[in-house]
Amino acid sequence: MKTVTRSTCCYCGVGCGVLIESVDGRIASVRGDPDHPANRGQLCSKGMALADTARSTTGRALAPELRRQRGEPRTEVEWPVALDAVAERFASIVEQHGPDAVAFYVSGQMLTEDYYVFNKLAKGLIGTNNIDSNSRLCMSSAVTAYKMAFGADGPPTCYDDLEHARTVLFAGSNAAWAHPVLFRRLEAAKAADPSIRWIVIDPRRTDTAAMADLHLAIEPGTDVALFNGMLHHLIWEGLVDRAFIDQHTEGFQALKAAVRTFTPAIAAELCGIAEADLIQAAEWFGASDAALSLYCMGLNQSSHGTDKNLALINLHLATRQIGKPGAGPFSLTGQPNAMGGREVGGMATMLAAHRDIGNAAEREEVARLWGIEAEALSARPGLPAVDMFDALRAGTIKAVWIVCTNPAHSLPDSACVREALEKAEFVVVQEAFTQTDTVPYADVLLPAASWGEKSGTVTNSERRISRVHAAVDAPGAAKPDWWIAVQVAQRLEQRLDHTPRAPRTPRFAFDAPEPIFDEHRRLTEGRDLDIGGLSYALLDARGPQQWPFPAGSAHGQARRYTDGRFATEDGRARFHAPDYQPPADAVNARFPFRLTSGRLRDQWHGMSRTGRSGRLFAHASEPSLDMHPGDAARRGLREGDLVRIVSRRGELVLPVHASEDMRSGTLFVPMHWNAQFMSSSGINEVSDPAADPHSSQPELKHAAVRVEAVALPWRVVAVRRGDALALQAAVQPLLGACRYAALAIEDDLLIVRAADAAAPAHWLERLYAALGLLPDDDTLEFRDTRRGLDKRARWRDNVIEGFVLAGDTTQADTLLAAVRAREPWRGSRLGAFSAHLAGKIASAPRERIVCSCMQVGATQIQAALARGASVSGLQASLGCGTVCGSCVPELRRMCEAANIAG
Ligand SMILES: Nc1nc2c(c(=O)[nH]1)N[C@H]1C(S)=C(S)[C@@H](COP(=O)(O)OP(=O)(O)OC[C@H]3O[C@@H](n4cnc5c(=O)[nH]c(N)nc54)[C@H](O)[C@@H]3O)O[C@H]1N2
Ligand SMILES: Nc1nc2c(c(=O)[nH]1)N[C@H]1C(S)=C(S)[C@@H](COP(=O)(O)OP(=O)(O)OC[C@H]3O[C@@H](n4cnc5c(=O)[nH]c(N)nc54)[C@H](O)[C@@H]3O)O[C@H]1N2
Ligand code: SF4
Ligand SMILES: [Mo]
Repeated sequence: MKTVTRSTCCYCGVGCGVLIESVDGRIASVRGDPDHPANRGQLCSKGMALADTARSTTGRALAPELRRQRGEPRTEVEWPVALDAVAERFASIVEQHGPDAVAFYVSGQMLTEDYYVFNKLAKGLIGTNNIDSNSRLCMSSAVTAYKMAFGADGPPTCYDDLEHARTVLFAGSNAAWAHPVLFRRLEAAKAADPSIRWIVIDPRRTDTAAMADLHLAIEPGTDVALFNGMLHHLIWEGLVDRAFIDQHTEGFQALKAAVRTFTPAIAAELCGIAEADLIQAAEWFGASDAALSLYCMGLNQSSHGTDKNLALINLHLATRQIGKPGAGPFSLTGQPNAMGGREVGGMATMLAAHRDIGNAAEREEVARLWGIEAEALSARPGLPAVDMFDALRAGTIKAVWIVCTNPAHSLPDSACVREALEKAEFVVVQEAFTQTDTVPYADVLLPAASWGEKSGTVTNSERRISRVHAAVDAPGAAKPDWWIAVQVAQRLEQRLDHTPRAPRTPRFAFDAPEPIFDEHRRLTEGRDLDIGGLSYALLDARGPQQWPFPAGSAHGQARRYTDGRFATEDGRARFHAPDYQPPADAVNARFPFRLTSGRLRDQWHGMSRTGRSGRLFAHASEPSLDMHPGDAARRGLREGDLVRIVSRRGELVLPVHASEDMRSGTLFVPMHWNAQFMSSSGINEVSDPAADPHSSQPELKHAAVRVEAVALPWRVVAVRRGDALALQAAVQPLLGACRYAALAIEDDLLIVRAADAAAPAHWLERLYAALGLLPDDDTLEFRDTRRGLDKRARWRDNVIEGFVLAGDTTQADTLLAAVRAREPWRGSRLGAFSAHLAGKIASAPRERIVCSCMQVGATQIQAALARGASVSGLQASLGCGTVCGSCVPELRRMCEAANIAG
């Protein structure tokens, strides 16, 4: 039976609507929902591949698992056993050591209902504020700055502003890759009106920057100096709005005094850019009819992230670029429900519905609504993410319950995080997939239902709440996150009810997401985010709605602060005067490079979902260290050379990719690869946990490092056709033994690349076993111990379907081409191992796929460009860029480069 279910994409904060087509209880295809206001039918390359990632249950968490003794493996158990174990251990730790001895680490990818229950469980039932979220790594500087400047959290802007803006300033945002569907809207607006100006502030020349009218490639971490310098110029040139400043703001005089020293010349020098460019940016911004800034992790993930946000908001307030169509500071949220998490107060420093933990009256309000004594809510702020894991490591927190996030990969300073998870007395991991870096530490693994299998609501970047609907049943025994939390809460209610500490406990009588939403709604009434007028029925009937949406209103509010009244007590916005401070991790002769990190177009975070799709590997199939060609040449490094990247905290090995997009002295590593796909936890082995003093957000965008060539002459390339996910699971445990190893999936192929100084003991035997390449009639071996060569290849019906080349990998590309081609093998089988083979098989190694939807590669595009094709010519002749459009910025860059060249 075929059904179509309306839901949302589970990736970024754009919050696109999707239509999921399922056949006989399995997800068959996904397309954009033409009626959803965020995307009007469009999806990006990741959204387009959603069905591909839901194809198989290999690697899914299908049953609860429990470790009865430390050091022993976990075994499968029934739900009641797992739930009792969690409730029992949490209760006994709370009884023995107090409520702050336990902690919850949750995620902006949970649904609002999930979030609500976990927050109530921690704060209302256990009585600890130790519940923090991966949003701490993501949005907390933006939240803090909105509250400091406007008195309340939440972007004042909406997506329609994308079409009204005359100047668009991207600050630390690579929206072309991270918010692609919004980027499509901006591209269309600019194509319709080329006088719209784009300014991009990013140390790298990203696909977003390549389309800008002005790219300010600042030195990482110098944004405050830039914004202060721009403000200095605006004040000097009389481009500020005195009347607005006088009537609607506080603190301008102090700010004016503070930016006096930031002359454009001094600021430009600090940022490493031309003074004229800074002035140009200030004028395009200040003199614009409508200036919109879109900002993301380049501002937030900094030890001065709040200051970076405030310095940008200052520009908007001083020039009245706010509260009108096309203008305002628009913080793009990263995760699909980072906003929902903020609404329910699911962080260590806030309470439900934008209330503050430190405010006694607000605590009392929440307690009353939850039907508990006011004292039951703790006034002690909980520990933010990095501190929470430090406390686990120090033993002051004994137990942690991790939900829908993978801290062993995504928190800074992986070695410390691993130590924290090892030292913790009790670790609960609630996950949808079993192979993430955090799962091995779980004493209890709770299998979670995931995208396509659960119902509730999410809020996107423009404060718009959408319904999420389950299209299929969850596999195995997996359950929705809210259900798991409710089950444990009900058990804890009974246990803790008997203790004098909690005279009355809040109720968890939820049997579906809807009553949870209804309770959440009641807590928002009368608040800035009032959604008293919303219900599941209304959202289902009338589609997604923006908040605020109080009872009785006909629609939500698209823009906030349109009357110049802000959410502070006196209605005035606040200027703050941030001083420029360099990043925390000092660059010096030992650590001369600034390493930054971020996203790739087709991968999502730790790849537990996107890493299941061969299609999403095609744009970037291997991790890399991006480095300016001059920096590489000075160190004698060539493309693909393996290097050690060393920081004050740790190291990792990666291949070098020389790129003109980098500033000299700055390096970039994609954040995605981790121990599921490579030999280390990835970039966070070296990243810096130093955090912003206001928002506690760590400086994930900057670490001082050095780069050293590393001699790893023993190389392996292996390829195997089969169930790629099962093969990946089999090979994953081997990766850590090599100094460098990385996996990629390509259709039904698994590709393994590894390197070390010499073969790790028994490694090859284990690899042969994992890949099913044990000796038999169809598997040919070749060994030359003297020369360190060990090779195997396997045929099936005379078609080569896998090989391992160790010691000498020169034929790897040719053999891989033969595996891909699936053509009958000609000539002797032993010839497969002969160096003479190189070049004999016609097809070249598979190249990078630029267009993921139409599978169009770089070579084909280059050939068309050589014939003079334009972007539209490429679209017409090759079909690339005609489906989701995610590759269009890259096509445009390739065209420009070709025109320059010829
Ligand atoms: N494809 C894809 N899209 C995603 C995600 C994903 O995993 N994959 N994740 C989602 C999430 S959770 C988030 S938070 C967003 C993140 O979205 P973005 O923040 O747009 O993405 P990043 O690549 O992390 O970082 C953006 C840029 O900041 C730049 N940068 C580094 N240091 C500085 C600095 O000091 N100043 C300035 N001005 N810029 C700097 C980097 O060079 C990088 O290009 O993406 C969301 N969308
Ligand atoms: N160096 C560096 N580090 C970074 C960043 C960076 O730019 N640079 N970015 C930071 C940012 S902005 C973010 S947002 C974080 C993201 O970091 P993480 O939160 O670790 O990212 P994910 O890999 O998306 O983790 C989500 C996990 O939830 C699981 N999951 C999926 N669906 C469900 C479900 O329905 N229920 C449950 N219980 N589990 C589910 C997935 O399998 C996955 O393992 O990384 C941060 N870390
Ligand atoms: S832009 Fe792409 S990743 Fe983001 S919600 Fe839309 S389809 Fe999903
Ligand atoms: Mo994020």
